[in-house]
Amino acid sequence: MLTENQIESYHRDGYVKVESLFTNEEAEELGSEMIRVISEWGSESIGWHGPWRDMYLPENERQNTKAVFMHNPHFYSAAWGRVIFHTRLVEAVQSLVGSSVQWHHTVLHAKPPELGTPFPMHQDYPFYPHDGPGFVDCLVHLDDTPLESGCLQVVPGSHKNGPLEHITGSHTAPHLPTDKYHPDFIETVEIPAKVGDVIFFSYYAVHWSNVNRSEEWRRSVRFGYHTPDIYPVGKDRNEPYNNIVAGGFKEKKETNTDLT
Ligand SMILES: O=C(O)CCC(=O)C(=O)O
Repeated sequence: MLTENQIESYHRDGYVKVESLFTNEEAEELGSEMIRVISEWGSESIGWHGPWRDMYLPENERQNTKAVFMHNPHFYSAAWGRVIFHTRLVEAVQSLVGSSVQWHHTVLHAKPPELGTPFPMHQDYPFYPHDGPGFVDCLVHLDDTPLESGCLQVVPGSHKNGPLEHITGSHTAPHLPTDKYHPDFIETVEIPAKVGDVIFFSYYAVHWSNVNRSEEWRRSVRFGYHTPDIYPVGKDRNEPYNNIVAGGFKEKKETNTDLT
């Protein structure tokens, strides 16, 4: 489903943007279901906590940013359940990592207008570490997302370094140390996107995004899919790890003794 060039870019750069993967009608349905789920079940916060805020925001904005995150929207809306199996989405992931893929998560990300929260440089790996590279994050755009609304920015090729050490702890969301990784001195590629575009990126890819300073919402959704041969770090492989198979078939292997 993806072109050779797109697949090559993903493996070379750690990310690829696929335009119009969702139709306008699909994005509209998901966008309105997102608003409904968030307004009935969600709540606003300042976004990720942590000392990184001092290095990414002027003092008067540090505690005033706005964010709405919501995990598992399929607990509330069937449209969000169906999309886990969205044919073009799953086929794209299969083109990148192979025919068998398991769904891992869906999380709604909304950056409200004006001071929608930034995200510091980080990999997604420390949020859900698995024991292999076959983990693809998919950022589905439900609004046009130009640079000024805080589009995703990626350090090309950074996925090749594998997992990096992050600042972690109860005081902060995992992030890369700001003296070594900061947009002032690490070059990143801006990836503005339109409604329906999807950015696929390796969970090892270093990325960040800036404040939404526009007057429009910046709604997006992150899906995570992985190959069935990888398990959460530290998990006993003799225990079940039965994430939904969204594409292909999970073959039984000696090292993979999941029971139902
Ligand atoms: O939505 C964004 O701008 C960035 C989100 C992000 O960093 C992530 O999904 O890990």
